[in-house]
Amino acid sequence: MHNINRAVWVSVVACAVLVAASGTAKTVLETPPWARVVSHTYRFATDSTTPEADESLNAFGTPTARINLGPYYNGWQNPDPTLPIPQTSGKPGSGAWDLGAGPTGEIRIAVPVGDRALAEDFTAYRVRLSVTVTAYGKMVAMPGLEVPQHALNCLSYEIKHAFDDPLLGAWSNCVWNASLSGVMTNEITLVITADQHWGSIIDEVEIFALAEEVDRLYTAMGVPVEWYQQHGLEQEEGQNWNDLDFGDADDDGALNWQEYYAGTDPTNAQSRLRITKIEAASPLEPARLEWLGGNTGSQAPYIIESATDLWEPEWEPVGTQERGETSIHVWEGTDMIYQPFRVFRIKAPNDIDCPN
Ligand SMILES: [Ca+2]
Ligand SMILES: [Ca+2]
Repeated sequence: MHNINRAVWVSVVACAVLVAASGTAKTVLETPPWARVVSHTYRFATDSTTPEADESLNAFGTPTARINLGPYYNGWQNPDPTLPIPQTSGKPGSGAWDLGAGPTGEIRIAVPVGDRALAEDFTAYRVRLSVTVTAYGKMVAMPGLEVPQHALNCLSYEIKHAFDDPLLGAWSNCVWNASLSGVMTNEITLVITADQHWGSIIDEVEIFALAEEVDRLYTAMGVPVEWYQQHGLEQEEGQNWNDLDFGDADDDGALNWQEYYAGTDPTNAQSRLRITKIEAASPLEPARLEWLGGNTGSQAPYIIESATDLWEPEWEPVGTQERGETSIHVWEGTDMIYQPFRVFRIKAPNDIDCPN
């Protein structure tokens, strides 16, 4: 029997991240009640890298799609069942795209959503969005969804079984429901990104969108315009409020939008979200975290997440913490660590008002 008295039992790595999603989860519907204003379905029945939508309803114009292939791609998979590998071809009657790995492997779709953006009295759109991507689930992974330079506010995400493959595996429907704020153009760009490690195979894409013109309350990243005004930040000549999101007014490495989510001061370089202490007395004790944050912006509670590795971390929420009066925040876990290696992160969500 060894009796080793080790000073450090647990290696703990800390990182602080910001998430663009806010917490209000909505019930996912097969067809949203607001839909059928703009809707498109892509089945990818040909190997065209600029496919046309198979079904379209859109008074504002025609969407344009582009397929970009990443490392290890197999390209378009013909659905012809006489081919030797029909199992990768998706639903009968249409093909599927083996995009290879992201972020190079992607499907980029520009969707017209309105016709008011050039009008003199235009303010901004809020765009409701529902996207379903049918993807293969064996040896490859589910894709991601992004709208460049925009946060997916009020995001809910769900994976549902779509259909079994005749030979092996199964196809899943990845369903995103979200809203975009501060949309200043008549067209939005959706980017479906293949998984970075495993790649993704995409059989179908279904898009619903509804643009509503609203008072300009939020920027593209979901920051209240009023918050910028309170901190004396103004857009420069030729810019709009969205451009402020990606500035770093105090040069502390945290973008202005990130400071809003974090609750820190965008004009004070000392005020920046960071973990300052992380400790556990032994693997039989819970972890204790200290970090600097704030309550000057978003009021949504911080989310503490934990994982057992950093290569493909499966982050699990382990607690929440209300925004404090001072910048110092403390969270103490209740569960034992067990593993010899454990990582933690603090997520700072947005608190934007979601459409009903
Ligand atoms: Ca900053
Ligand atoms: Ca700051």
